[in-house]
Amino acid sequence: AAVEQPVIVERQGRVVIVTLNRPAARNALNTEIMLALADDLAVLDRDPGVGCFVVRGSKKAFAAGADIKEMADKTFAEMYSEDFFAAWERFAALRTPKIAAVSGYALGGGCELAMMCDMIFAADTAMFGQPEIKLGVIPGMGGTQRLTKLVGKAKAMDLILTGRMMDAAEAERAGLVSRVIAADRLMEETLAAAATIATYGKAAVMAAREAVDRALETGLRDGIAFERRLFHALFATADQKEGMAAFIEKRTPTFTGK
Ligand code: CO8
Repeated sequence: AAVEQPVIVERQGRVVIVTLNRPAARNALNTEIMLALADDLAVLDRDPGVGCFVVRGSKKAFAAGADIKEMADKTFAEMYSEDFFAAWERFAALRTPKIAAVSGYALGGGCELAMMCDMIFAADTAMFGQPEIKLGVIPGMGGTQRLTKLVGKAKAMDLILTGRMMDAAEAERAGLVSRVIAADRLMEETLAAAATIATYGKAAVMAAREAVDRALETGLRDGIAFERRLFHALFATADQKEGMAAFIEKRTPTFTGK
């Protein structure tokens, strides 16, 4: 029998759909999945023909966290010398936009993986949580930092200290997710948004996400200066000329990524 791939990567026009495929383990994130998302997607990230990534799991689980069975017996020395989880930063650093389409459980590393994406579109069945405290540890893939920046201290402390889950409606109120969508329409609506993003000039899209991300890391004055420099730089692209000419000529622009 064919060996099941733990990550399936498919192209649909300019959109790349990345499906976590360990359903029996609720898509627990092992090293193999981490390296597939960090290394294989890095090649596609540099491809001018790729305009957006969509990361999804199964109906039941986006991902139920880091693989507890893989971690359970590790020593401190192993965790430290391997710098366990460090490769996740390479996934987070991809410059092509990535949308997490979350259905079912996004727990622990699964919630953290979703937060590494630029937007989370949640099915109404989605459940988010950072239950690591129940395992005697804490979030280790950025959860204490990203969750706090995204939803604030009050909600982050509540989730991380109690280990409880929050549903899609609460996650939307908290500002963690961009949209809540009926489960059977999740992929349709996510792919439509991804396809829209993928029609735009890639330099402008990359600059936009880089500038928004900078807001989480810097003060207002520096952030605005950073934005303005990127804005100026886009006047060196053919896509800026095309986009503005098309508006004036009342036609649809055709962006080339140049
Ligand atoms: N790791 C490994 N295996 C898992 C995981 C996981 N995170 N989650 C589920 N599985 C496995 C189960 O062991 C089970 O395997 P088997 O069939 O061999 O017994 C199979 O998936 C199905 O699981 P369930 O029967 O439990 O399925 P349910 O649908 O009943 O429940 C849940 C789904 C609610 C998602 C449940 O499986 C669950 O609670 N999972 C664990 C969630 C969790 O604690 N996640 C946090 C993991 S730790 C983490 O992400 C970061 C740790 C940071 C450490 C820092 C180190 C540097």
